[in-house]
Amino acid sequence: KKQAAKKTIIKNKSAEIVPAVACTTKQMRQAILDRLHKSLATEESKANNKAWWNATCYAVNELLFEKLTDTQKSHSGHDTRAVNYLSLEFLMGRLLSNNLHNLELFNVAQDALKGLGKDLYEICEEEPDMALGNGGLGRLAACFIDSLATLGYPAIGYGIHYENGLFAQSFQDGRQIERPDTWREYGNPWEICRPESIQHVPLYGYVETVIDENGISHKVWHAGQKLKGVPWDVPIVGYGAKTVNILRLWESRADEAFDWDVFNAGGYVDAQVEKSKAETISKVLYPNDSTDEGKELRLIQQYFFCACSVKDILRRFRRAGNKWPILAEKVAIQLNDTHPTIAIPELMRILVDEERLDWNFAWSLCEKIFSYTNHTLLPEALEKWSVALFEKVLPRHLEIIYEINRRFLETVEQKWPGDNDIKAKLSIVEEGSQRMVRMANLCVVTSHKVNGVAAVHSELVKTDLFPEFDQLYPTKLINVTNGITPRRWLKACNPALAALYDETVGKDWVVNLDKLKDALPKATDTVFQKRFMEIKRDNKVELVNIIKDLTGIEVSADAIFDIQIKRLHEYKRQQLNLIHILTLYRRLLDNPDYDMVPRVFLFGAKAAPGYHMAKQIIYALNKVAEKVNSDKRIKGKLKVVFLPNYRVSLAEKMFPAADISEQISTAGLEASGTGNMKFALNGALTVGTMDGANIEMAEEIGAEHMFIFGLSVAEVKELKTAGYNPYDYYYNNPELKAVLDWLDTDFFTPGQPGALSDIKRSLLEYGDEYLCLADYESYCKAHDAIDTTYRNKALWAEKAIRNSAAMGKFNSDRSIEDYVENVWHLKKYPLA
Ligand code: F58
Repeated sequence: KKQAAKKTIIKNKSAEIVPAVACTTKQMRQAILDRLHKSLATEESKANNKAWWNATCYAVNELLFEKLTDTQKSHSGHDTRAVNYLSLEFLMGRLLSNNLHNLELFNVAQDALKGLGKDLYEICEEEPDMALGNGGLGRLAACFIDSLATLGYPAIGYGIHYENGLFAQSFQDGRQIERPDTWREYGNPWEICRPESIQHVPLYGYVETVIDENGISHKVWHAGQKLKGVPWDVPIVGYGAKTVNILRLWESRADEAFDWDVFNAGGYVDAQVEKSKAETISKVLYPNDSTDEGKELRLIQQYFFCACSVKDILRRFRRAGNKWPILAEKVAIQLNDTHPTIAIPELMRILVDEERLDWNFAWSLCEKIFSYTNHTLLPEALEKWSVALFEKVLPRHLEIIYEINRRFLETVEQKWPGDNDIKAKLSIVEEGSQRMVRMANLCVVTSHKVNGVAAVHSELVKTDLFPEFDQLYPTKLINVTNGITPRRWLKACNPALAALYDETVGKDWVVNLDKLKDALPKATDTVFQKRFMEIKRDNKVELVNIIKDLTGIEVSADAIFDIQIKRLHEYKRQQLNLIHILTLYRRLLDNPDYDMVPRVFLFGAKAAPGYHMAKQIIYALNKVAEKVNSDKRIKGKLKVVFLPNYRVSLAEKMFPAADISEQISTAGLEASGTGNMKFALNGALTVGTMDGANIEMAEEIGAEHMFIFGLSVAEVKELKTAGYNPYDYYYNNPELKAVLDWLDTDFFTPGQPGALSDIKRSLLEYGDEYLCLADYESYCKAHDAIDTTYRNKALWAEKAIRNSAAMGKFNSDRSIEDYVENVWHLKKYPLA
């Protein structure tokens, strides 16, 4: 039903749109048919939806490839300065709908397919997600490359061409099961292989000191193994198609040239084994969220992609005929977290060992080229690699890191003469039983700018994480608040609301999200409220059907849709949400007439496969869901749904249907959050702590239009210093005690008492590190306030509109402009 609604709205508008790329419905129809016949060798009567999807993608490619070559020509013609965004993760999701929207051809394609008896929305569902990321960090990279292209900046995203993206999740008796994600099994129409740009990457081996003909010594690294990096380019279309940049993803293969000797020595089988080992490097995305495993393969992945990318950057620089002194004028490299840090010693190695530049000169270039984004304060997530591992895999890089550190510690000595404690704290190499390389320290020492991702986070980076670095380099640590692309997160995922905004504030909100503010006066207009909330209801009905399809659970669109979607982590506190659900359930069982607005609690989350407690929380939520959903006594007032396999394409259906957005991390621990922004933009109200970007959202929206609860960053610190005891809360709050004790019974897991006790233990015996019990009461009160407010339809509608219309600041275009102004200093080169 909803899909029909989408179609009507768009059909009415289609006549007004002038596409960025000239293509009539008739031409599009013909292009799709041509691709079906000439590229896929099939015909209308035989083609399934997958074939139609492929044909449509190929038809779109025909239009955007031309823009891609034009952009590349223009960039090399102007020898532009570009930013190279190095990231182990790009969580792209699906591209067909996004590319059509950015080419302003969505309606054209919709009409063209309709003429062929096909529905574009259905066709889009055929596309597997490009799930090359874990969560926020990877999705941020995807939003940023969309914004860079939209704004017309020369930029390349560099990453890994994982054969398997983030695992696919299903549930078996409530427990998470992981399966490989085979997104490319049948090919990917969006990528172009570029064998002409292959790179070779050395590994292992030893370092030799060589004296040259002038008597000067230098280092030569003799590799023990070599990999081949094959680049796959994914075109990134900016909105309006004035720029098509690329995302270049490296695939690892065996370097046949290197293995030639083995072949010749009759080692055919050995060589095949080497080959498959080489191919494992880009096989799989590491599914750790926040903690790192410290595996050799992961270090090699990082080095492999950094080495390929740095060589590729230098190849383009040389091809333009440039000389080293202007390298930093042409090249900016952004490190998305510490994962690509190894690019720093790699660039030093090439400049010093291969190009034989003077160390100081090479270093001065690196300092200008690199900048680093920090995404977390969690100590377990700050990457460290053992010196021993480095020595084995990257012996020359270790020497270079030692030399960088030696020189850096001289600066520290100048600033704090004789202070060995500070030296030990700041040193890139951590001493101890296992000597470790601290990647974040290497990043901070090298980079000219280091940014946090929301105001409060960046402040904590200065005061708590790197206070001495901040004293040493007073202008280095800055803030760039995260943002989201309004193309995907409003225009494409919520076409009805997008159309309402088109009509109310004009169409350019898509590139200037501040325009949404013009709708604020309408927040109290009953006609506008009605339309806004009708759209919300339609979106909820659509989600009701998806829930039924995926889980068989029936929920009502009249209930409050209360959603928490994000990676599963104790600091994000899905367990706090759980104990509040239990509280409501208990109230209902105690009093079947308990007066509450019906509520559906929705979850979507993947747990790192090795993270026991996270998996227990998933299990508990699923078990509670089973019980609650089948309990007739509560008359459907409470439903709990955990949707399996949360991913970008599912998120696109959940954000538009949310009434409540759960952003409930312990204050100080969520660096920014970006889901919070997607919810609010789509008209959900936030129940949240004063953490990450929630704080800036409250400034924009007005805290009175959100449900803020819990301890502040300062109060968290105070409580922890004073000595936090979760039992104080347990014994003082009978409702809390009752729900926690409930977890020890077999009520939710018949015949298996104690199956959920782990959660109780983590909240009591193990000390409740994330202060769930301290925030419980205030969280429950915030939920009571939600219930009261929701009963006042006009007030709720007003708040929903205010939330959405106040999101201008959180456009990723604004984040990119901040980076350009304060870090990258780029110029725009949009096509005419
Ligand atoms: C996230 N980090 C932050 N890390 O948690 C979130 O607050 C922020 O909004 C977002 O970055 C964007 O800045 C995050 O997603 C990871 O997924 C890493 C993956 C690799 C291992 C370490 C965590």
